Amino acid sequence: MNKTIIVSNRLPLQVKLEDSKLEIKPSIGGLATGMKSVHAEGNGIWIGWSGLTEEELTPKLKEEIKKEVTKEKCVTVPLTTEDVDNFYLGFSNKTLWPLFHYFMEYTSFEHAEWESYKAVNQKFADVVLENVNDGDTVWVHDYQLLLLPKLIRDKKPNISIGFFLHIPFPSFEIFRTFPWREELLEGMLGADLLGFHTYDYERHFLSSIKRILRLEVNFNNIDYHDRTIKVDSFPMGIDYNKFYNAALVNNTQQKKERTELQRRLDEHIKSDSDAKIILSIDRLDYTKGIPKRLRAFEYFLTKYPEYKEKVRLILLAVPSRSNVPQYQKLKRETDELVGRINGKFSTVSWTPVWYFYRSMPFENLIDLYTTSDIALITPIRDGMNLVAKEYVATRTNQDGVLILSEMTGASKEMNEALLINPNNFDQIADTIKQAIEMPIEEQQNRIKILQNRLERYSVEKWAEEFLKALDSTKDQDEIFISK
Ligand code: GDG
Repeated sequence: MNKTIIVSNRLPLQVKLEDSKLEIKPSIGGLATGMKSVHAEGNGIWIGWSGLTEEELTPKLKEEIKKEVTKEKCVTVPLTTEDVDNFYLGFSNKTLWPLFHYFMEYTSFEHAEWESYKAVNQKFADVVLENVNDGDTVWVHDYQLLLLPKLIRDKKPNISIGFFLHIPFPSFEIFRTFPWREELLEGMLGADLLGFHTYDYERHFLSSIKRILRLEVNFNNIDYHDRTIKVDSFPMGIDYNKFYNAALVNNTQQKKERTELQRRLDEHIKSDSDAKIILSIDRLDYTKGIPKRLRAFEYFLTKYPEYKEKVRLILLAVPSRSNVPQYQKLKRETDELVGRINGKFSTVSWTPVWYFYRSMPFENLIDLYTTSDIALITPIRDGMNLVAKEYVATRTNQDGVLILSEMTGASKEMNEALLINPNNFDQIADTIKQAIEMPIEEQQNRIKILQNRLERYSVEKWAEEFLKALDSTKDQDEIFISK
C-alpha cells in the first residue's frame, strides 16, 4: 500500500527530558493539526528531529524514544549538538530566516554552517530513503530542508515529492545575494510541486528560477531535465472549528470554571466596561515587529490622549530561539519599551501594557482571543500569520476588529481587516482609533465575511488541495513520457 511521508525539521511531538525521564506529548501547532488527517491515513509516517540531541541521550533513552514515537507513526532523525548549532541555530536561523524575511543586516553567510546545512539535509534524506518505497508520496516542509527534494530525487527518481515553504520567498534582488543560490534552487527543484502561501512568493521564486538558473517557465510550470515542475500558491488555513468551538465553550462557561487568567480579564472588564482590550500575540521574533508595535501604541496614546485609561494592550511574546544573539537583543528592547511606556503613562488604576513573556496553554490563548476587542498584528514580514486567522475564528458574536500588517501573507486574503503599514505610526494610531470607534454592525459585517472564508478554506482543506495538486503532477508526467 502506498503511503504519504511528511518531513519537517521537528516532529509533531514535544519530546522532553525531565530529571532523566522522558516526557512525550503531541504538539499543538497549526502544521501538526493540518497534517493530522494525512498522517493518520493508512501507514503514513512523519519524519523529523525529536528536539533532543544525540549527546543528551543514552542508548536506553534512544530505544525508549524510538518505541514511543513509533506508536505515533513518527521516525526520528538523529542530530548532534553541533548539527543543531550550525544547521538549525546557524544556517537556518541566522542565514535563511533573516534573508527570506528581508533582514539583510541580520544575515550571515558562514561557509561552515552551509556545509552543516548540506550534511543535515543529507541526514534527513538518509532517513527518508530508508523508509520510502516506489509509489509513495513525500511532502517536505519549510526552509530548513530546501535541499532535501533533490537528495531524495537523485536516489529515487520516481517518487512523488511535494515541497511547501512556510515563510516568504524573497524578491530576486534579495535572493541573488545568497552565495549558494544555484545549489539551493536546484535542491528545491527535486520536487514535483512547490507550494507557497501567496502568489507574490510564487512569483519571486519563478523570477529567481528564470534569472539565476536560466530555465524556461511556462505560466507556473518549469521544464527541468525531463520533468515538468509545478509551482503554485496554497494559503494555509487554520482548524477553524477547533477555535470557534473552544470560544463557544469559553463564552458559556460558568464563572467558577473560569481560568485564573479569564477571572483577571473579567475583573478588568467589570472595573471599566468602556475600556478596550487590544491584543498582540507572537513568538518573540524580529520579523513580527514587536518594538515598532509598542512605539506605535505609545504614539497613539500621545496623539489621542483622550484614550488614556480607556485602552489596554495585552502583549504575549512567546520565547523563541533565545540562543541567537538578535533574539536576546530583541528581548531586552521589548522589556525596556514596555517599562518605558508603563513608566510614562501608568496611573494608580491603569497600566497601559500587560506584558507576558511565556507560552500559554491553549485555553488561555482562547481567553485572550475571546476577551479582546481588537487584535493588533503588525509584522514587518510574515509568511502567513495564523494568529490573525485564529482571532477571527474565535469571534462567535462576530464582534471585534482585526488590525493587520499588509506585509503578512494573511493580509492577501483578509481584505476586510484594517490593513496597515507597520512602519507608518500615524496610520497605526489612526487605525487603532478607528477600530475603537467602529460601530458594531460594521465589525460584524467584516468578521462575518472573514469567518466564512476561513471556515471554507481550513487547514485540512489546505493539505487536501496540496496533495491533490501533487497527485495531478503524476498524470502530467505520464502525458509527458507518453508524448
Ligand atoms: C511560521 C511562519 C506561518 C502562539 N503563542 C502561543 C501559541 N501560539 C500559536 C498560535 C499559532 C502559532 O503559534 C503561531 O503561528 P504564526 O503563523 O502566527 O507564526 P510562526 O510561528 O512564525 O509560523 C508564519 C506559519 O509558519 C504557518 O505556515 O503562518 O508566517 O512564520 O497557531 O496559536 N499557542 C499556544 N500558546 C501560546 O502561548 N498554545
